[in-house]
Amino acid sequence: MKKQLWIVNLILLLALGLSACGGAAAPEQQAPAESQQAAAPAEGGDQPAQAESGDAAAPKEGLAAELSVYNWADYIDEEILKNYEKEHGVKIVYDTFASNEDLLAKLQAGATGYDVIFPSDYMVAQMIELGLLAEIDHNNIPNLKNMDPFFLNAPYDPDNKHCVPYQWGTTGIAYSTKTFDTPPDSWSYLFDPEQAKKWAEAGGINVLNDQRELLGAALKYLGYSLNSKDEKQLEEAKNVIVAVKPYIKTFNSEDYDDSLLIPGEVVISQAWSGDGFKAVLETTDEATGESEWDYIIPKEGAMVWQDNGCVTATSQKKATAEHFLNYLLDAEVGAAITNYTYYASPNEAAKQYITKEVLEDPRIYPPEETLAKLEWAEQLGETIFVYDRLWTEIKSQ
Ligand code: SPD
Repeated sequence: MKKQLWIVNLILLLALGLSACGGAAAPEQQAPAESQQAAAPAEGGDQPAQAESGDAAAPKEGLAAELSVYNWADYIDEEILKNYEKEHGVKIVYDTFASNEDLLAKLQAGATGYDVIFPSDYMVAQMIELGLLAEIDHNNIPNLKNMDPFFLNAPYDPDNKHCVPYQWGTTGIAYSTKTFDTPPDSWSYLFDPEQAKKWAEAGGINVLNDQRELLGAALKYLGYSLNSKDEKQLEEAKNVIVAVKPYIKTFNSEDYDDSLLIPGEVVISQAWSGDGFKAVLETTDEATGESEWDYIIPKEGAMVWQDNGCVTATSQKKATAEHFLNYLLDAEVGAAITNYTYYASPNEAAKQYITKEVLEDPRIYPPEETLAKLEWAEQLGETIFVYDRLWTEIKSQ
C-alpha cells in the first residue's frame, strides 16, 4: 500500500511539475483539465508540488490543483496569492502583461493556458465580441454582493455576464516635487516640444507604453475625445507624440517603483493613479509630511478606467477560476488589494478595511469636480486598426 501511494505521489509530482513549467512560461499549452483535482492525495504524506508563491496543500473539493492568472504588473500583493494557495490548496501560476493590447495579442496568438485575466473596460467589450471570454456563473461568485452597484452592469459587459470589477483608477501625471515649483497641471508639460525639452533636460520624461493611453492623452491635449475615431484628429495626435519623442526617455508602464519614479530615473511621467500614489507615499518624509512625488489630473481631462477579472473562453477550470474571483471580491481581500496597489476599490464592503490615507485621498478617490473631467475609454470597432498603425509609426520613428 505504502509503495503504491509512493508511486501515485511520484506520478502526481511529475505531472504537476510539468504543468507548472507550462503554466506561466508556456501558456500556449493546454491547461490540465479541472478534474485532475480528483487525483490529489487525500491522505497526509507527500503533497502535490509546492506553489511558487506559497504552500498549496491538496486542493479543496471541486477545485483544480492549479490556476493560471494573467494580470497587470504590480497589481496584487503576493501575500494574497499565497493566502489563497494555503487556504484552498490551489497553486496560482502568475504572469503579468503591460497593456490591454499585449493581453489581447497573447490570447489571439493562441495562448490557451490562462484561466483568469484582467482586461480593462473597452477591452472586455472587444474580447466578448471576439469570443475570448467565458460566461461566468454568479452562483459561484456570491461576493458580487459586496460591489458598489456603480461598478456593476457596465455597458461593456451588461449584467456582468463575463467579468467582475477588480480595481479602478485614473491616468494622470506623476511629477517630482523637487523639480516642479508649480504642479504640471496640463498635458502640455509632456506634449509641448519646448516644455518637453526642458523636462527632458531636467531629468527625463516617461510615458505609458500603451497605445490607447498615450494617443488618448495626446487627443485630450488637443481638446478632442480620447475615444476619437476621426482619422484627422488621430493623425494630429500621432504627430504631437512624434514631435516630442526625442525628449521621451522611456515608454514604460511596468517599473514605476523599481526603476522609474522612486529612484528618480525621470522627473515627470504619464502614470496610473495607484503607481503615482505609491511613489507619493513611499517618498514622504515622516517629519515634514512632504513627498518627493505628486500626482495630478491635467486640466484638459484624462482617462478613468475599470479593470475586471474575467475567465478565458479556453479555461478548463472555470469553477476554480470563479472561486478565485470570488476570493478577490471578499471585503478584507478587496481592501488588502487596494492597501497594496493604491488603486480605488469597487468593493463597497471593503471600504471599512481600507486605510484612511488611501480612502480619503482625492488622488485615489477623486472628488466630483475631477470626475467630471474624466472620460471612459470605449471600444472603437474597426478604428483600432488605425490606432495599431499609428502606434507602430510612433514606436518605429
Ligand atoms: N500597475 C497596474 C496598472 C493597471 C492599469 N490598468 C489600467 C489600464 C487602463 N487603460
